Amino acid sequence: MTRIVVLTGAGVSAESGVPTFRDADGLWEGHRVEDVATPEAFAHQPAVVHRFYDARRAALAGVDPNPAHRALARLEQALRDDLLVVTQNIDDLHERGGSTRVVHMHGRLRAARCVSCDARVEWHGDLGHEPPCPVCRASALRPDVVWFGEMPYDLDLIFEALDDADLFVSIGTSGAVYPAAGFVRHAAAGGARTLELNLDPSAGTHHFDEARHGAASSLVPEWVS
Ligand code: BV8
Repeated sequence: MTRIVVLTGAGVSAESGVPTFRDADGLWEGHRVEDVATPEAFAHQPAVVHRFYDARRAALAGVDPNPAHRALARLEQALRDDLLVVTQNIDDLHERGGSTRVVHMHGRLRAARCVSCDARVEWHGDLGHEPPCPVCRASALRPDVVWFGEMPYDLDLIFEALDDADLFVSIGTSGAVYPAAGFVRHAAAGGARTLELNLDPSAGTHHFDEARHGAASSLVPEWVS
């Protein structure tokens, strides 16, 4: 059976109405994402960083999975453990589209982490009012997301899957952020074929055996069928 690793980025959720990072001007309230999504920003201006994530968490209630998410869930039903979806996205649209084998390498909007006891808890509301940690009661909850300069989650599991992969498919990512942007080279070195499905050629498009350009909501169902 073909073992497939799919990497997704903000482009897979764009047609659900979740803004991407770098398409428009990559700014939020005038801040560059790279300047807000950092431990330093959280240390110096926690209210601004909380507002950034609270707004995105609240917006999740108003968006739905699109045909690209649902096509990947259908592929998982056919391939089961031979498919792994690794997402850079922190939304829950893969899961709401029916995928169950999803690795959130940059964390999840609907989770919080306690910097005091390191508990990770599901969290659907705001964090800006600094609620107490449900485990240790300290008011030390942060968004459970991976900021620039922080170690992405589950890299061992991801690189193991890339080593075993026969096919690596990158969907809706600009290839601007590492280590995710290096996965195509890792997969190719392990003998996998590589395919890019993206609106525009990504920064790493020349590393792919094949690239198809267009909207994920049409490219992905077409590829899966
Ligand atoms: C790490 C957080 C060490 C949550 C994000 C100096 C100091 C420290 C580190 C570095 C440094 N210099 C470089 C680095 C590495 C750094 C990095 O890569 N920086 C970049 C800016 C150069 N990386 C890190 O810091 C990472 N950690 O390196 O630790 C290490 C190294 C190796 C091994 C182990 C440890 C941590 C990176 C994680 C940062 N957190 N998010 C949040 O707020 O969301 S990154 C952020 O960018 C999001 O997660 C996002 O997913 C990610 C990538 O963006 P994309 O998903 O690609 O989105 P983008 O808007 O860019 O592109 C959208 C694409 O979709 C476009 O191509 C567009 O054409 C396409 N598209 C649009 N619409 C559609 C579409 N495609 C199809 N259909 C459509 N309809």
